[in-house]
Amino acid sequence: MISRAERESALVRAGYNTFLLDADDVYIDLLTDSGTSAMSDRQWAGMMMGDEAYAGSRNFYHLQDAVRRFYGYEHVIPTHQGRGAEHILSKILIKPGDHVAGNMYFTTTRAHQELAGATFHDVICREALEPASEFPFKGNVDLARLIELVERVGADKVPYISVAATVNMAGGQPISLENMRQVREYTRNHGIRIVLDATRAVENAWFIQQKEPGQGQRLVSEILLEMCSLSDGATMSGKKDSLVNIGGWLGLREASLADKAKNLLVLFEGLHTYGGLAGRDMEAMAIGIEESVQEDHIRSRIGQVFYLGQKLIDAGIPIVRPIGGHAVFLDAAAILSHIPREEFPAQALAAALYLESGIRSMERGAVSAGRDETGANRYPALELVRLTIPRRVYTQAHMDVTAESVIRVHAARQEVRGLRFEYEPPILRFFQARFEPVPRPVEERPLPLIIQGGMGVGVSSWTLARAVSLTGQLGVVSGTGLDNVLVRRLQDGDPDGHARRAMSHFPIPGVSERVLDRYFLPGGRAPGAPYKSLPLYKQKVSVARQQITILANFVEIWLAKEGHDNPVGINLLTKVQMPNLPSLYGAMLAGVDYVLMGAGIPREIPGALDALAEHRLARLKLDVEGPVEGPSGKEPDELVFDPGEHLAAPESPLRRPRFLPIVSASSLATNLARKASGRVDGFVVEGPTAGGHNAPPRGEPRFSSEGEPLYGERDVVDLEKIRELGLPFWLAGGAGTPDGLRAALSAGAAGVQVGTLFAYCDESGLAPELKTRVLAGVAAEQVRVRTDPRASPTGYPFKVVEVEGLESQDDRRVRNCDLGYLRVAYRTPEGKLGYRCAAEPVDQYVAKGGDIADTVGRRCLCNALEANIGQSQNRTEGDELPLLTSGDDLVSLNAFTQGRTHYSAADVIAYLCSPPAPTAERREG
Ligand code: P71
Repeated sequence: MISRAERESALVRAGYNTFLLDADDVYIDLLTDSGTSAMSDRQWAGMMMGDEAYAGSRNFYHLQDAVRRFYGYEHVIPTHQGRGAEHILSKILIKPGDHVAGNMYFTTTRAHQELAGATFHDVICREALEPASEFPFKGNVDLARLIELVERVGADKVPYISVAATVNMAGGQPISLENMRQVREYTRNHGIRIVLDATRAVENAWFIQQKEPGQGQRLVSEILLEMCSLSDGATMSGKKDSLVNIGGWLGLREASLADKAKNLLVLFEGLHTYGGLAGRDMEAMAIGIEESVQEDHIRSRIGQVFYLGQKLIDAGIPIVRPIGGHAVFLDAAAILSHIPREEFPAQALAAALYLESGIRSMERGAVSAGRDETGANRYPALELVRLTIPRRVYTQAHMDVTAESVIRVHAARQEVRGLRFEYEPPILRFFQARFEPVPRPVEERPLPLIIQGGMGVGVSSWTLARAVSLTGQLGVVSGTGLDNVLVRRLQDGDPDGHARRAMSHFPIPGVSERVLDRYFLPGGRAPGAPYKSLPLYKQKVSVARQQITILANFVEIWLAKEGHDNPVGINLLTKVQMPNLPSLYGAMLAGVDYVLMGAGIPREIPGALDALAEHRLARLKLDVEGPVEGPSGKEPDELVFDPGEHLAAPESPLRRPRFLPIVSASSLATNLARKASGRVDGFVVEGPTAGGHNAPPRGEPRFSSEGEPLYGERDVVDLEKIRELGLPFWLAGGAGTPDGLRAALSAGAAGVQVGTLFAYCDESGLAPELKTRVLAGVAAEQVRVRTDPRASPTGYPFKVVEVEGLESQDDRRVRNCDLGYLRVAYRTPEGKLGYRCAAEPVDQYVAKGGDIADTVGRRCLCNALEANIGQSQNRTEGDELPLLTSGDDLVSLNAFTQGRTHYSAADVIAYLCSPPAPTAERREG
């Protein structure tokens, strides 16, 4: 059997439709009992005796004899299968405007009746519509309903009653002889024909023998003949009872009707002595008919179905009762009661069962029922999944495996989600329809236990976020600097085509083409060639420049969400103000579920998210530094972003993501909860041991002898105050251990945010050589994490990893500011806005009014962090060097890695969720 992951992709390829699965991808095939039975040695011997004469083949006469002998119809017209007979019959008996009554519809049967111009009316007894009812003959016609119909439309408008034995769509349920006699009586008096669907009539005869008073002593073959005698003709699919892989027939008593049928037959099926079959097919069917009525055969055949059904009943699984003849029918509406009918619970259950165990079943519910004449979906009373047992194919062990699989799916039924059409064919839609899961709104999902921290630039890449989200925890993409990350990826040839695949889904016309034109280099850059970078952000940038930022964030989120519908978040730095609105919009266009923002006070973001969700203009205040004050009384400087400049007529509103500010003090959380411009959905509470940028210590700054800022009592977040806000929160910074997670939960947190452990996993964007080097350093206890109060041009303390032998950016770097994300706006003496960064060339910074003291010890984080992910800029004086940042818990990574040289994001999750190590006492006990 193929693996679960392979089944998952097979299911997606099949559009969640079991009809579209490759048989090779199926373990136990319970799609149908039609044509899937094993032929006997006698049948195979018959195949060798095929008389392939065009006309009058010997095998036709064998078939005719068998049908006459066991079914009793004088005129036998072979067809390629059941629906061939239905087609011919419907055409010769139905006039447009007619009405056909039947004991529940069958898909192909009704489709041919409707094609010929009739309206079908279900006249099955009420008991059939209640899966739990134990009524023994649920296939019976409700005579009152039949009479009501005939009286309403007139007997002359009812060419025939379609009586099925057994009734497939009702759960393989039999009709009684007594009921058939009553229907015969009534229709004879009104000149209405009865056409039997004899497809599974042998099985029906067995039920009559078992259950109908007075029938216990008769042979199945005798009962079968009597059943047929109560009809004027029959359509037959030999692929069921008659144990062949292909074949069917139309049986009639009236010669005149038979002549009409044969005239059509030569047009649609073939000459009347082969009807679309090879001689050998007719021979196999003739022999199969004889075998099918053997008492031992039929008893063991239905006995096997009962065996499976009883196991499921014993396990408390809702199935159609009594157990039917050819299949066990799961009551999907009862099992998946959390899925509305509009989301096709039976289709979803069939898909879930395949995913669980490779067992293929068939939907028999609303998808099969199709649409009515007004175009509305039909919702039949029964919403079932059929586990159909082929004859003489499977063993009891297969039934055991099937029962166990169903029991497992039933136990985890809450996990199963509804489906919606991706493609819906106009007729018999169930065969070729394609579906996709209905995304569950974020609001209805449980909150994540673990948030994977957003680590920029590009460390929290889509590959990392996707890997985490696939586990059901919250994967987060870092949005910082993504636009340059994207254009550099394109200049490196986008080797796997991921970026281009996502770009092809970007909704703003023309943008992807333009960006590819300008930046994509098939095969990558020429050796030694530097990257082309994007124009630096300013308060106002061109529409085209904004669009690259929108695109880059869209691409990253789109890829992180591809192929699943678990939530994905984006992390942005509040302080990197200028690209933030286009970044958010791009992420929202890709359906981002969470926005996390720290490094500043993101008070205006919630309102901006509300606006962007409706494609409305959004604004943020732009921080402008001195020394020159803005003219008093003037409007504050703003960043304005108007989606209307990009998407002229957006189709529908976007989903407003949940917003989680990252805070380092309860006062900030309180302030945001009360005074933010819109809804805040929770907090990430970050202590000073987290990686990246930290809040500076509160109060008068104090430093250790090595120049690290000292945090004290006042920097411990008051969790009581956070709890009082009544919003969920996650603890970050040193929480990345199983104990840390347990401690957070017992402190009332919803979980933890973890960065460092994920930074070095296989899926993170960090350059592989850096991961290897750091993990080796950790194993050798040769790493140190130092809080550097000067490194970041932002002025926030920044944690720097120091590893033996790792060359990092330092004071020797020739200064150059060509990415510029950390530039801040300042006002020139002329009252204009300028932009500067304390890590840019010192003379330029000073010329812009900056204080020379600010430049000391500053690192160019933009270029260093790009180097961290293998996108180092190539310069005449050498490549840009990396500068790694991590939380303090890097040094204790050994507890988790235990000497491993690499690990996956899923390993991190499994580790964090692992139970406590047994205590000494428990170990002894
Ligand atoms: C079954 C089938 C085959 C099938 C048909 C349609 C959708 C899915 C699977 C076929 C029947 C049947 C009855 C009662 C006529 C036909 C058509 N059943 N009447 O159950 O059950 O026969 O397939 O030979 O054309 O999987 P045909």
